[in-house]
Amino acid sequence: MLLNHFFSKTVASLISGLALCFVATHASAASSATLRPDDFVGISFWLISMALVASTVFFFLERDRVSAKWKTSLTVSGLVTLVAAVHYFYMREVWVTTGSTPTVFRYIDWLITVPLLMIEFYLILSAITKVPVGIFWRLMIGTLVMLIGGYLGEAAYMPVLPAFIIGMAGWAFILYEIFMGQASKINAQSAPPSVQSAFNTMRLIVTFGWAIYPIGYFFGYFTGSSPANSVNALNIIYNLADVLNKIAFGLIIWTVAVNESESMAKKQAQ
Ligand SMILES: *C/C=C(C)/C=C/C=C(C)/C=C/C1=C(C)CCCC1(C)C
Repeated sequence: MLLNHFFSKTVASLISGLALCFVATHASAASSATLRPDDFVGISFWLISMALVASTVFFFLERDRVSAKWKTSLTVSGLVTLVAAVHYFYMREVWVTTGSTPTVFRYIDWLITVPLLMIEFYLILSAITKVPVGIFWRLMIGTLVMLIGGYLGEAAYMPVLPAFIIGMAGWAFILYEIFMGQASKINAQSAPPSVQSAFNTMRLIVTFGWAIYPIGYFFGYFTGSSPANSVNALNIIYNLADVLNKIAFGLIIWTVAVNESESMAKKQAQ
């Protein structure tokens, strides 16, 4: 038990240490580019990179506070912010040096982080009951359709409107699964109140938080008062959306993990 505890502490510190080193080398490599004080999109790239780094360390260290079955959820939250932090360094570099939209890096980031966020739904339900694997696959298929649709439009492989419609269909499929499909039924039938409330909040984030991305796409490609305005709007809207959907999403999971672990410990002490 003691050894186990020591081991998990060491691993957590090691992981966050490594994450930090990695992040530090990249941050200094990228520091050659100069950030102009009036470049608010560039400033948002910088701010969010740092917030993502801090969140990563936080989620990894907080694994120690929660019981075993919640640890994976926190690990996944930390991986989401770690992967995003590294992409933000590259995106920031592209933006600050060229002033253009870092579409490829953005979508590589989404391709990794969005499935990880979807897995969180599966994990928090699995922490309390047995969950059919079909839920996992349906959430993955929805994610792929949504992101491939978006990429085809943004990278100009397809006209932006039909690509947008394909992306919206993928997102609708995800919303169906978590509001009316099997995932939502399992939550309603088997989850304790704290998990249900986390599930509900996560679901609202996938509805309203995720809605910010198609809004960004809309302002980036459909309004077009001037190309410069569109590019600024697209990037700042996507960036703000990431704060909510990666950091706040992780914090919700952290809250339920801590609450559930503490109430379990209390029950056992009685
Ligand atoms: C951490 C990154 C996240 C949570 C990214 C989420 C991205 C979306 C929800 C994107 C949605 C889109 C549509 C619903 C329509 C087509 C255009 C997209 C890809 C921007």
